[in-house]
Amino acid sequence: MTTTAPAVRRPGTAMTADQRAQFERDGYLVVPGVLDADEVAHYAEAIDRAYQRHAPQGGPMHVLGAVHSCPELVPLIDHPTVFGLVWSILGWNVHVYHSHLDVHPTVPADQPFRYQWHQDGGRQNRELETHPRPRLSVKLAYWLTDVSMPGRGNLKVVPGSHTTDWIAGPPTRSMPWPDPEDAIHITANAGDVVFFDRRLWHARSDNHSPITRKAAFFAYTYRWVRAREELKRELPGLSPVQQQLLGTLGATDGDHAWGHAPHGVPLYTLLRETGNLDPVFPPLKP
Ligand SMILES: O=C(O)CCC(=O)C(=O)O
Repeated sequence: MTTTAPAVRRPGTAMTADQRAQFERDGYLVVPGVLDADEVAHYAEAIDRAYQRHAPQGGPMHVLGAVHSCPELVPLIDHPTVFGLVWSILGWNVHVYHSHLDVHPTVPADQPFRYQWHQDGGRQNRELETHPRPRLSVKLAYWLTDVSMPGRGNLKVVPGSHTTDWIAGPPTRSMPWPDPEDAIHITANAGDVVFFDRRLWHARSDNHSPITRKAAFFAYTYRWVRAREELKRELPGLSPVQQQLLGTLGATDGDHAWGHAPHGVPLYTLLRETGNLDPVFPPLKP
């Protein structure tokens, strides 16, 4: 398997009506079997190498800038099996504005408490005045190890909480506090993907299993929202859409990001050529 992406990639298929209804209701979808066993092994090994570089002493790793830290992950940013979910919700004027690599080995049961529940977006959750706050961003979580039962560092979510602006929490993150009443552990196999709305209340749980948990997360937003992390160097072999997603198009000034010239935006062109624009959905209007 190559580590650089092919020059031309398919955009994948649009979200189905059922997926959209479920996503709007629950704030997330679990997509099984996105990566096959060879792909899981390939990406997990790439993350292992990044782990050796970033955490040679062992312990947990949470590194921002997934592709910058691990260029072998580039094909995951527009994987045709799940990329359609992203553009079906946000449209074509998007980029990856935040991403992370996570490796979590087992931790002892008596780990000091840390309250982890949050919505993504930082100050977006304070500075936007509407209720519910706008979605703005969606995220793909690729599981590279088996989290098919609770206790393996599963992602916890409160289904349907993406339209709730506030949940009760402790005054300090170290003060023990119960999970929200409706919280669930998402279970998934290696190779599955969770697609979620940034506003969904979510938290990582501790891994008490002998399996080191490995995952990669990619968050997408409109190009007029500034990226949290910059890609600091050019990567070889990126397709035009991947260059757009990673902000290395060479035309990423503010005006271009406003989308006044759709024909200069590779995902617009790809969706137009593949018949995926949609005259009744403003973010995908031809
Ligand atoms: O690692 C996890 O399961 C949680 C990730 C998370 O909190 C996030 O993506 O914002």
